[in-house]
Amino acid sequence: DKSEWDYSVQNGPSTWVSKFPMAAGSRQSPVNIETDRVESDHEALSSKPLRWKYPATASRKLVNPGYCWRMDTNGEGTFLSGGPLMDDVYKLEQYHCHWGCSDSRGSEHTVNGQAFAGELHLVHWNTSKYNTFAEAAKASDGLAVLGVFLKVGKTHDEMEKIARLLPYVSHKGEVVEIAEPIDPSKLLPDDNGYWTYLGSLTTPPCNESVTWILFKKCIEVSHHQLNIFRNLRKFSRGEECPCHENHGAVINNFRPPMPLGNRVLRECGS
Ligand code: SG4
Ligand code: ZN
Repeated sequence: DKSEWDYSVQNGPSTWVSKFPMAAGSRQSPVNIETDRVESDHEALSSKPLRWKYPATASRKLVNPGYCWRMDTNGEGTFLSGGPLMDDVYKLEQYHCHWGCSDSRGSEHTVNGQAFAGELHLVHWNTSKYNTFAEAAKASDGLAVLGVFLKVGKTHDEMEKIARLLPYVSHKGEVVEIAEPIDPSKLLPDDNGYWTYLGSLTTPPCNESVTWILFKKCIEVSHHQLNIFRNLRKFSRGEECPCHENHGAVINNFRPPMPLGNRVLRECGS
């Protein structure tokens, strides 16, 4: 069964290649960011500043797919352009999060070998060149993901709106419609400095279609907010709880860093 991948020992990242050959490619994500080896590329990147717009009304449905939480958007009025994306205009498809079982791990990308408590991903597709998300996902310049590292600190007000809805999607397959506006731009840090490189989706089928843009500055969420993420269940309501495996909790839903190979990591801003 193609859909049988997860983060467990049996079906986890080291096994994905057998069912999803793209996972063995040379342009995989995440990666470790060695800050000493990053190329500053101020001319090329800062000549076109990264710009985005996300109306709070674009966030439509919060979903528990069994391996994270995901906010599906209607894309309307959303916009990401500039920086490594140049003049192409990308639209926000969805945003979702990765986290650990404890506050010392959970991010997919690492910085000088250090993991963060979590990583938020805003997934966009190139509307200048492609007609649908599915079409864009197959193209080398089809997708752009904005990544934000989460560290433990004070309660994040915008994240709190999501945390408060998560109990309504505690089980796999559950969906809740968004009534109160949730503004993804409020989930971004207050400094635009970023690292960028060419990579892939971090889950099967691991398409090599993503321009990654990772903010250098973290956002803070509280330990309690992360615990609410950890309360999501990877089985459906009514299904038996696989109690031997952390009570079926969605935790450690991150892929470990993949080789950078001969790819270049560039930076823009501090
Ligand atoms: C998460 O599992 C999302 O729920 C997926 O969204 C997403 O796949 C996947 O992560 C990979 O995205 O930014 N981590 S990532 O590289 O966006 C896609 C859905 O399955 C295709 C819709
Ligand atoms: Zn992700």
